[in-house]
Amino acid sequence: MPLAARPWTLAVLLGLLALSPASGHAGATPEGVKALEGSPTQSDQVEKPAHAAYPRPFSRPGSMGKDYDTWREAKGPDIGETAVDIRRLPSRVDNSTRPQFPPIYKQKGGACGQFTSIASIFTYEMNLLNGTEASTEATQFPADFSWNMCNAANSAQGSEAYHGWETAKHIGIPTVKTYGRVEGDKDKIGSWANGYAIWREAMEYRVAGYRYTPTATVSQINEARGWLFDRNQPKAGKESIGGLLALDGRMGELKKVTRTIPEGDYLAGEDVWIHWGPSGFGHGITCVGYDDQVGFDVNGDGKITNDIDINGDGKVTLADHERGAFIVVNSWGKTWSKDGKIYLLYSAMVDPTWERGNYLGRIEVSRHIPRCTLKLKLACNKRSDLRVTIGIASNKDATKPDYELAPQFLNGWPLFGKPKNNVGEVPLAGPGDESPLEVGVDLTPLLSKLGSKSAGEGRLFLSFSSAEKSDATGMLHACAIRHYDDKGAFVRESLVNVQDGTFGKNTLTLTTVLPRQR
Ligand SMILES: [Ca+2]
Ligand SMILES: [Ca+2]
Repeated sequence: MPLAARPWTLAVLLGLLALSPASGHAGATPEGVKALEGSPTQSDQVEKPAHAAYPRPFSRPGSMGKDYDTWREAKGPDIGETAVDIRRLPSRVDNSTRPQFPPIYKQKGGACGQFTSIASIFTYEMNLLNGTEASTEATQFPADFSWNMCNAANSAQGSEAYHGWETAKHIGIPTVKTYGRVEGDKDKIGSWANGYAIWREAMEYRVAGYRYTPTATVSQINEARGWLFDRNQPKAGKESIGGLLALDGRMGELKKVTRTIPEGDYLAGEDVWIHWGPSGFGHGITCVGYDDQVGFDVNGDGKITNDIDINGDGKVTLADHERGAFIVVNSWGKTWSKDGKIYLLYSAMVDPTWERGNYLGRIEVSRHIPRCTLKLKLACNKRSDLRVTIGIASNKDATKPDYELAPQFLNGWPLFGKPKNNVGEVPLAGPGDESPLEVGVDLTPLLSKLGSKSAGEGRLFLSFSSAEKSDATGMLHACAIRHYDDKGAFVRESLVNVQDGTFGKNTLTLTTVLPRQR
């Protein structure tokens, strides 16, 4: 089996983080539908409708606290907000046949979570948004740009889908064409993109929001089918194009749960998973559609039924269904299970021994045009301990900033938890590479905080140092402010003078007039 395992260390770590007290978010009231914290997925919840949920530890970063609404910036309706007639749903949907869906990949390392969340789902959604097709590298998005943000420079470390979606929220994702690869070989594990153009392009392609929902009841399955068909937002007279869903299956001993549909039955010869693997670790896979007619005689009574209690718990629920399946795309190559895809019985998801397999994730993507950015050429011998802050003031004579930003990736990704466990205790550029890295940081959100005070010249404040008690050192080689027009076209660059760029226990501070534009 390819390297698909997610080491328990990560799951345990994230679990602990999720249990730590929330900081700075108490009292906030998220708008819209309130997601339920780690809601149970017992199979007896027959009438339980679809709803958002935050199962621990894989549905959002624990560092953001329990009031972090992962859908807040999305424009589309939240789960359960649209009530639509399920009779509109066709019996089969397969979005992997659409031109917006990328090729089926074959992963090399432990990047499955990012093959699902970014290389597959993000690519598909971004092509739909842009009106393009995922047939070229210019319209595909890589798996390991985001994976290298969180894999601790360790090829065996897995990732959660949300690591990619948060990377897309905070930095964005560059195209495969500009980034240079979908997934690198072993020598690229932990390597960060070197080149301002890559970071500048990434800023344009973003995730607006993401959501998880349990899929343990018939009505919850119907909502997921609706998302796959038309996002539960039918448009009269127009073709409806559905979304995709992220899934985290258990992949040990797959032979025990993989069946081939027998001769004479619908889609004979196709493979179907009737349960999650009885052992093993999680594996990110992509749910691209469904087929309500696919079935398998799980209990061997000679018939395929949805109305017999086959698991012997005294009631008939989704867990007893032998007919109806999701269509799943894996990242184990185009010829795995004949065509890279497999069926997964709806009932297979209802497994109290594998909570992750009960949930489906989805995203909404967005485009963003940066107006002002920072271009940095920077080295640091231990990126987990690097600390960079960027401040702005509306007055060019100010002596301290009005607003400050600490970019996640230049501060050890505190969002993802204990920094060294995610970015790795390696040089900024990557393992064994102490050469400077050229990156870009979007200043647009910071500048927007100045609001109507934005006319005239302001002041920029930059600070480079190492974490408290760290002996990490670094060097700022070059720094520039870049401006773009409202179409994203380059306007001008202002160099920031760097006399002695060394920093470490001593903090390097720079301040300069910030040329501004309306
Ligand atoms: Ca049966
Ligand atoms: Ca039952």
